[in-house]
Amino acid sequence: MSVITDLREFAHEIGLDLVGVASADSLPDAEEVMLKRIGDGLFGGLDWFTPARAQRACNPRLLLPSATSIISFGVPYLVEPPIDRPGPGVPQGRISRYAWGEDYHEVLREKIGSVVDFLKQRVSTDVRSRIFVDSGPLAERAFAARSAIGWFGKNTNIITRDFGSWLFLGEILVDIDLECDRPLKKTCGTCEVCLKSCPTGAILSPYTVDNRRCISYLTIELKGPIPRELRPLMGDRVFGCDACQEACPVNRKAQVRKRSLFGLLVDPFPDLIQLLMMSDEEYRTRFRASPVHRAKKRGLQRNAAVALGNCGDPSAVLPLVEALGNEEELVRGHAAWALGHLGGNRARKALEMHRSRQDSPYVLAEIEDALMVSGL
Ligand code: B12
Ligand code: SF4
Ligand code: SF4
Repeated sequence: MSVITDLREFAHEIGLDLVGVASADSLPDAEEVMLKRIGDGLFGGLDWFTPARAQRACNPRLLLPSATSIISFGVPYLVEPPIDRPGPGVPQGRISRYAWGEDYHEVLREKIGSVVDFLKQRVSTDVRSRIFVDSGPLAERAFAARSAIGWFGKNTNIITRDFGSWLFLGEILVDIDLECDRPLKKTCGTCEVCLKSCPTGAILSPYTVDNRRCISYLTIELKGPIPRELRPLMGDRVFGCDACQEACPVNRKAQVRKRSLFGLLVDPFPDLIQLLMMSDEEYRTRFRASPVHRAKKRGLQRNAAVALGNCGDPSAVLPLVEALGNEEELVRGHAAWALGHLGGNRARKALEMHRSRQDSPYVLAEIEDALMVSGL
């Protein structure tokens, strides 16, 4: 049997469902698109997304000079929620599906590492290789499309026939010649559902996402204050966003598994008040091993404050008042916004009291805006 047939079999055995192979030649079209997006400011906030990164992303031989092939992997993560979304009572947030389990960076890197070991045994110990799982510069989606893992959706996610777009990508760059798969011919056709379903209008046109408006960026990557005009549009999302994937008709037919490779570590619909009030220790215990830790404790509490502001539930007022005394000004500022958004006498009194005590210009501006905008 050929190397790649054996490799596919081995990959399937260890849970790497989709395997595709492409040449490691450069992708000049993708590089052009990336450079244009950077120039247009659509990667605003991601300072590491530089023209030099775009060049490396699309020219694999800048990452491994001897590379001839790329082996791409697609690993589904769609599982049923473990519990029904609770009804009215406690204000609940929502964590994006990709973050329900163990940190995929680690799980996939280890699995893909065993594929490299397999290749070395099967071909030669001299095989040179490099593994990528999200954190490296490689243009993972563009190479996944070239290696027939799936096709580009207009929301920019890679879609597959069996698992929709609910999958992670990972790759190995290698210096062995492997038989390449042919890119799929599938497209979105005339569908544009995801463009209309994006809560913040971040999908500016087919295949173009404005990072600065994407809730995934706002809740995970952005370390400072969330632009005020976008906060009401975030709803109950406290980590990531699935709206453009949930709306996609292809995803309705995606296989839903009982378990994924990543298990289930976090409550997909966390109690927002608990999130806002959690201690360092609680944060570590709950999120240490999950992708959620990327937001950091103060980022998650900032997001919880915004979601509480959006929940319309008066039970949120008291904990938000308490959060006006949080040690992090980021959390205090967003709690002020949330109180302004919820309104009411108690919120006004607390905001006025904290205005006179506040020594952070940022928090003061948030309090003044909250008092003014809400007419409190
Ligand atoms: C930066 C980044 C983000 C940023 C910016 C997103 C973006 N649009 O680029 C933010 C933080 C917003 C983000 C969000 C998410 N991300 Co992200 N992200 C990345 C990262 C690190 C780089 C992406 C990149 O290079 N973007 C550059 C832009 C220019 O690429 P692009 O948007 O894909 O653009 C291509 C298309 O537009 C295409 N194109 C342009 N015109 C046309 C025309 C036609 C006809 C066609 C067919 C194609 C086409 O060409 C462009 C260049 O290839 C990758 C990991 C990696 N190293 O690749 C993960 C990655 C893309 N993210 C991933 C995930 C899971 C997500 C989220 C779903 C997480 C969530 N639930 O919150 C969201 C999805 C948001 C969305 N709609 O894109 C997965 C995607 C898996 C998949 N099925 O596609 C990746 C691959 C990580 C991984 N290893 O699994 N992400
Ligand atoms: S992830 Fe959410 S905010 Fe980002 S493009 Fe999709 S729907 Fe819009
Ligand atoms: S919603 Fe429609 S346009 Fe958007 S990715 Fe899915 S099929 Fe493509």
